[in-house]
Amino acid sequence: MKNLLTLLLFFAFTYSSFAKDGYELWLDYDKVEALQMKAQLESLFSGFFFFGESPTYDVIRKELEIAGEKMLGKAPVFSQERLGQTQVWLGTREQLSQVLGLDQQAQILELGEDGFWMGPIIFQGKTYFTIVGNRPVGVLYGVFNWLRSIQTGTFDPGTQKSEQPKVKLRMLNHWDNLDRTVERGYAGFSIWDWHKLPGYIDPRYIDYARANASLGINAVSLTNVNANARILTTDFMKKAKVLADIFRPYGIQVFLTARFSAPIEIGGLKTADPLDPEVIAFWKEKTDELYSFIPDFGGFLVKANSEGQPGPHEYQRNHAEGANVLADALAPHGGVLIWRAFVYSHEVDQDRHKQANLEFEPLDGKFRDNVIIQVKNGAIDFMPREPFHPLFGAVENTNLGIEFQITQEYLGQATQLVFLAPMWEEVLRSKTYRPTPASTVAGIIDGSNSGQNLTLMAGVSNIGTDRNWTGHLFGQSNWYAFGRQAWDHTLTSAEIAEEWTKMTFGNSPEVLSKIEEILLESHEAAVNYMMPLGLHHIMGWDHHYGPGPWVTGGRPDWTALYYHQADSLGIGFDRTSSGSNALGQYAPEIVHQWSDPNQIPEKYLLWFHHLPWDFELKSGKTLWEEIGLHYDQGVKTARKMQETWASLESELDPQRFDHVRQLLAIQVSEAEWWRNSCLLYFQTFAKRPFPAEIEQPAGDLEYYKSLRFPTAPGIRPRW
Ligand code: BDP
Repeated sequence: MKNLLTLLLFFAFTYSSFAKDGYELWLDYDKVEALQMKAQLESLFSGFFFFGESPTYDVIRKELEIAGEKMLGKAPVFSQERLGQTQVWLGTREQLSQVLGLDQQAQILELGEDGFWMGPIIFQGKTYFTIVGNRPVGVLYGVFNWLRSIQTGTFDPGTQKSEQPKVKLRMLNHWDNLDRTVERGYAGFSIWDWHKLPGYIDPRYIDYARANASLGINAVSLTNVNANARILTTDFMKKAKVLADIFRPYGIQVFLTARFSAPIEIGGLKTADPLDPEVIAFWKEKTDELYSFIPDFGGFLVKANSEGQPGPHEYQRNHAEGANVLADALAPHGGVLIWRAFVYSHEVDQDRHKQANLEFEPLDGKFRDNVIIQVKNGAIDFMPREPFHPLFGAVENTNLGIEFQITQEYLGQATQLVFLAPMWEEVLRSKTYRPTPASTVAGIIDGSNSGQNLTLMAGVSNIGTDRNWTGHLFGQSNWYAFGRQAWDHTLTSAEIAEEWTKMTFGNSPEVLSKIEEILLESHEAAVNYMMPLGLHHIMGWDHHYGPGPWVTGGRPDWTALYYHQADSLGIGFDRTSSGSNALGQYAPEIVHQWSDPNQIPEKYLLWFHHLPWDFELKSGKTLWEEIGLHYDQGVKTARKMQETWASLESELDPQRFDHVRQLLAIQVSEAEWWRNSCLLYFQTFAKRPFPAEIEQPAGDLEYYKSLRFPTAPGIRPRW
C-alpha cells in the first residue's frame, strides 16, 4: 500500500513537472538546444558581475537562476570577487562609470528613467556583455529583454541596443473587490487575498510581479474603480503595504481606487464636498497616512459621477474641483491622481457618446499638473471596435492617458480567443489631426504631439486565480501585448504575436506561422460575428455575455435599441450634424470625411450613420446583404481558426492543446449563435431574405431571446 502511494506520488510529481498548465506564462524558458548558442550561453552564465547591490539585483539573480536551470540545466555563477574573470556585467551607468573611461560610456546613449543599454564592452582587452540602466530597474528591464531575445532566437552578443519606454506609467487596473470577486473577471477570483494579508504572502504575488516586470509594467491599481472606501482604512493600508513591498524591487508602484464619498463613509463627515475644509483635511490625512506605510505610493484612481458612483456633481462641483482636492493631497509626496473620463448619465439629455467631451473640454487647463485624465479608447465602452475617443486632441492643457480593456468583457470573455493587439494598434495609430495636423492618439498619450510630461497607458486586467491566470490560455497574449505596447507602441501586432508565440509555444516555424495566423485574424473575426460595420452595444444585458440586440427596458442608454436604432427604413446611429452630432467633436478633417456615408471607413459606418437597408456599399452590395456577409464571414474565420488549431495536435503538448481545442469549439458555437440571432432579429425590420451566398441562419429568434445565463461570470455586484 505504502509502495503504491509512493509510486502514485512519483507519477503525479513527474507528470506535473512536465505538464504545461500555463502557470509559467511566457517565462517558461525553453531548453536551449542549438549547440553553438548553448555553448555561448554557458559561457555567459558562468560569470555574472553586479556593480553594487540593490533589492532589484536580488530579483535579477533569482530570475537568472530560474532561466539558467531551465534553459541550460545549470545554476548561473555570480562572482563578486574577480571582475576580470566574469562574462556579464550588470549595473547602473553611474556604477559602471567608476570603472569605465569616458569614451566607453559615450556608447551608452541617453537612457531615461527606465531605459537600458546592452552590448559588448571592452575593458583591458577583454569583452564583457553588459547591461546598463540609469537605475537598477532599467537593468532589470534589460535582463528581461535579453532573456526574451534568447527565447525568441534573436540574441546576438556582438551587437548593442538600447530602449526606453515611450510612456511613463504603464499600468494595470484591477477591477478586484475586497471580497475577491472581480468585476468583469473571467479567470476566477481576485489574486489579492485581503483576508489573509498582511500575514500570508501568496507566492503568486511574486510571480505576478515578475510577469509584469518582464514587460515593463510599472504601476498597478489593486482595486475596483467601483470602489469600496474601506481600502483607505488603516487595516487595509497595512495589507496594501505588504503588496507594495513585494512589488518595489520589480519596479512596480501601487495605486488604489478612492471612493469619492469616503469622507462620509469612513471619515464620519456629513459631506464629501471637495471644497469643504474638513473634506480637504480628510484627504490630506488619509494620503499622509498611506505614505507612512507606502513611501512610494503611486496615487489614486477615481471613477466619479459615472454609473451611480459618487462624485463632485452631488455638490454642484465640477470634475476639476473634485480631482484637485485629491491631487493636492498627493502632490507633496509626488503622487499622481488619475481621474477617469468615463462619465455619463442617463439623466443628461445627450448622446452618451458626447458626454465626456461636454464635461472635460470646458475644464481644459483647470486640473493640477499631477492629474491625468484616463480616457477609454473609445467614447462608448470597450466595444469590439470603436473609433478613437474624441477627447484625444480636443484639449491642449490637460494630461490625457488611455485606458484599454484587457479583460474581454465585450470580446468573448474567457471562452473566446481574441488577440487584442490589432485593435489597440488601430486606436493608437489613429490620426486625430489635433493639436497638430500629424497628431495621432499615440502621439498625444506619449507626449510627443501633446507636449505632456505625465503619460499613462492603462489596461483593465484579465488576471485571476485560475491556474493559467487568464482563464483562456490565449488571454495571456493580451496581458503580454498590453505590456509590450505600453512600453513601445510602435511595435506591430504581428511582432508582438511572434514574440508571444515563441515564448509560449517554442520556436517551431510551423507552430509559429499557424498560431500567428490565428492570433492576427481573431479580432476581425470577432468584430464580424458580433458587431460588424460599426454596430455596437448589442450584447446581452448586464452580464454582457452573448448577443442581445433585442435588449430594451430600463435606462435607455443601457439598451441595445438606443445604439442600433433599427427600424423598417434602416439601421445605425445618426451621429452626424443631422443627428446627435457627436461627430462634430472630432477634428474638421475627420468630420468632413466621416460625415459622408460613402467616404467614412465602412468599419465605422453604422456608428455614425443611420442608413436604408438598400444603401449600396463599396462592394456594390446592399447594406442588408453586407451585414449578412460580415456575420457569416466571422463564423467562417472562427471555424478556420479551429481547424488550424486542430492541425497542430502533434506539435503541441496535450494539456494546452486540449484546453484551447475545447474552447475553440465553444467559440465557433458562440459565433454561430451571434450570427443567427442578430440576423434573425434584424430581419424582422429589414424584411428581406438573407443573401444567398451565406449559410442560412438557423433557429428560432424567440428561443435565442429566451436564453438566460444566471451563472455567467464577472457580473457587476449589486451595491
Ligand atoms: C463597463 C463595465 C462596468 C464598469 C465600467 C467602468 O460594464 O462593469 O464598471 O465599464 O469602466 O464597461 O467603470
